[in-house]
Amino acid sequence: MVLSTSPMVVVANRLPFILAKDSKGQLVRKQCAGGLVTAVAPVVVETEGLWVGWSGLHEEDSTGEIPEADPNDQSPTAGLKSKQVLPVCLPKKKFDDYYNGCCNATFWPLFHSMPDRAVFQADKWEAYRQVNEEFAMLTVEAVKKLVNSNPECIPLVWLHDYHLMMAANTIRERCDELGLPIKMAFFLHIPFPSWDIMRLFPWDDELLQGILGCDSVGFHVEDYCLNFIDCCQRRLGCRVDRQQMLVEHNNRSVSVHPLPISIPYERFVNLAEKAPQVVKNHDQEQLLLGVDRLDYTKGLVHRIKAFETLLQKHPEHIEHVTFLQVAVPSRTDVKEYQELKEELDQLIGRINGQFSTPNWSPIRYIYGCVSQDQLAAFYRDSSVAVVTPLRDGMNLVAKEFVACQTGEPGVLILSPFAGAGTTMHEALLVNPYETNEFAEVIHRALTMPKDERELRMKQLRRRERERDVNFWLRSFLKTVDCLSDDSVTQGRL
Ligand code: GDG
Repeated sequence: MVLSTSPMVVVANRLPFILAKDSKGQLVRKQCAGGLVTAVAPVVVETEGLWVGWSGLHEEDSTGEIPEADPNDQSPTAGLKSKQVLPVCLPKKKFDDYYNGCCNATFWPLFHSMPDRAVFQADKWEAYRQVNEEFAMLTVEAVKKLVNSNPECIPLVWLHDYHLMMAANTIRERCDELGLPIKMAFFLHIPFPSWDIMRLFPWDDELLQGILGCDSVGFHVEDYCLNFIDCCQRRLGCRVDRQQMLVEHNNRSVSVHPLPISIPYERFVNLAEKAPQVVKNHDQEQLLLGVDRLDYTKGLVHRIKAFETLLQKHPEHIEHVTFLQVAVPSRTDVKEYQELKEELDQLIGRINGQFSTPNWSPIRYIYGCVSQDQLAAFYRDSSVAVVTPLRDGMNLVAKEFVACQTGEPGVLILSPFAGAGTTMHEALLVNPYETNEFAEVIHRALTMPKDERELRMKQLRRRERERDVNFWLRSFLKTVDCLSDDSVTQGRL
């Protein structure tokens, strides 16, 4: 257990569960078990902190009620009492303008350095600011609640991701007015782009000042930190120290930290040890695996074209290698995502039509979400995982794959444009835009001698075991001076 010396207020777009009605019309919690929730929810529970976020219901459908956890609930949020959850309730139109109109249509592509896909609309930006204001006011309520029940405490407010880059200054101003002490940190889960990209955003100065409202700002890797520092210096004229990673703003010093997120490693090892065998066509069949949300940043089309090139250039793999791609539906109401699905359907259909034999099809394609047990089985029984986003903050799939490699060692192919590409040195790195080279790297992975695979996988697994999600959490708490002595002695920090 990682302990924090301060009660933690997590502020994220979503609560750690969503609310939905069961078959009897009762409001129940539905789990969203991501790495963040697994790591952070226990700290909120332990420190008797609070979680502020959207419940999945709009103002029109919500009474503001939060049901208690089901008595059989085994998830990391089971200990989170309803009074520890503050749901943000907004009218559907406003939420849509903020979430789809600005977060997903502007920041998502821009921060992934795909500016041609980004749209800049003043009314959507205005909705974003207003919604951030709503999150901020509820966060102040959360801080008030904690300080009222323990006047000695200094709550630690932790804002998450690109949805909430404009909340910090309102929180700070209101807390100052009310005499409420706080520490405030921000963590971005996606890349932070270079100045050349950031300056395309018409309100970049406001956005940077929004983030600088925090005391501590975290990104996955050093490059993103340096991009942020560069933007603050060039756009706002801030004094910066790149060595110490500090930005001076409004007579305050904001510290910037590379904090590579990770996974609950042991949980994935346990899942892999129990998961059922994946059914193959024959014993010698090798599986190539891709697991992604269906998103244009993940490079699915480039990957499948590289696999097609592999079959053309190395026909010896025909009937011996199958590409298993899991694509989780994402943002399905957005046109661009619908078009991407169409393109993939056609591409996969064409390749399967061209190369299939009576007993084999080259691509097994799952458009949907599989269970975590099934996912662990895929990770364990695949010879090669192909994790080749065009751009990605970190990418947890790469880490989950190595954690689950408890049997015959496989090979990880990784894009240098994912945060994970900067630390997982024993992976085979490939530029996903270079199709011929990509196909050759897949061939190399499929034919790699066992001792080389073993050596690479052993190193990859050792690093991920040591630097798991608890290590990330401890590193974060250390940056804000909130790591309890017990956690230091328990962990490696
Ligand atoms: C953002 C950033 C950053 C996938 N398919 C299934 C399934 N998954 C789970 C995986 C993994 C998660 O989804 C995907 O995480 P990623 O990190 O790969 O990507 P994003 O969703 O884009 O996350 C990213 C991350 O935030 C954390 O900071 O690494 O860069 O973009 O955990 O296991 N889970 C199940 N069935 C599936 O079919 N159960």
